[in-house]
Amino acid sequence: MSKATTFLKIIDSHTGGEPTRVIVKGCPDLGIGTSAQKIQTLRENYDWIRTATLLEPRGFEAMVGAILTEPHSEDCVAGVIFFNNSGYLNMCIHGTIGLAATLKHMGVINSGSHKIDTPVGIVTIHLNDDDSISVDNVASYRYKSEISVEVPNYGTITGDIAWGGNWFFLIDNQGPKVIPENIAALTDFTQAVMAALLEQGITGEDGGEIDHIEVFGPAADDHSDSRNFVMCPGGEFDRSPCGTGTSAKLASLYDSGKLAAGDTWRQSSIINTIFTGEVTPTGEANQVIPTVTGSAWINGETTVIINPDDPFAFGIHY
Ligand code: PYC
Repeated sequence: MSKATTFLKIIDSHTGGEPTRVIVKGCPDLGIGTSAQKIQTLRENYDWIRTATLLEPRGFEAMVGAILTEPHSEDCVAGVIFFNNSGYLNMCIHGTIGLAATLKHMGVINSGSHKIDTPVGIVTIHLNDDDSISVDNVASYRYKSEISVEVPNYGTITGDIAWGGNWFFLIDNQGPKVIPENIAALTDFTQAVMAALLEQGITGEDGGEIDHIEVFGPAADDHSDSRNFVMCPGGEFDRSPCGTGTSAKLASLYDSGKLAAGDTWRQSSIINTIFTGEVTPTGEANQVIPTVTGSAWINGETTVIINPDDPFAFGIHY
């Protein structure tokens, strides 16, 4: 990077409490490749964009970032790459809902349905009349059911492995109760499960790393069907119900015959924000296209100034 000061224009939003920071101007050209190729370019040459915008003193650990890119596919309105405090995400639905609200705020889209190019494939966003936003995710599926892992201090924990755009380990009613008072205990538990899966070589299909752990408990009230706690890579929990996690759950429910096409699943987060989900079977084995609906709120618009003389211009690296 040159010694010149860099200016990045950002629009902040939150989806169900989980922040999305979209960089809309000022990023270097990432070329014409696929989103997956662009991630590689970012990681190798421009990782300072991620650290400068998301790490302290400008950001904090729960924040997800997104870079608007030229779409690889002509029928897409935009391309996107998601990242967080520890690296690059395959997919992020709360972030896609935040991106849709951002594109609307910018006047790029107004209403209707639009395709977005993501690193895991093309998804469709729908701007609904009630101001909610739906995302038709990539095909999702339960890869394995009732897999047991030995977790130090917690014993045998059993869950499903499912793909919802990221790899998830889905745990029902084990570990600390899924209530806000247990956030610290749930953080320790889910991090221990993630480490045990890694150590015991338990992965998604083709060795895909399981980097999201989702624990489900009973609903807090009759506004939802269940409350979850989702641990993300980077050690922070999702304030939203996690759209890729909701997708993985929908796929798992469908595969076990507990959810049929047309049924609605209302997933609450640990802070009681809600995504609703439905599935459309693809016709291929146990795969479904999950549609996840939520709302995002624009809550900031600013310019990040990266002065290379600032000792923390590129974030604090603890
Ligand atoms: O909503 O898919 C999601 C997500 C992934 C990580 C944080 N949020």
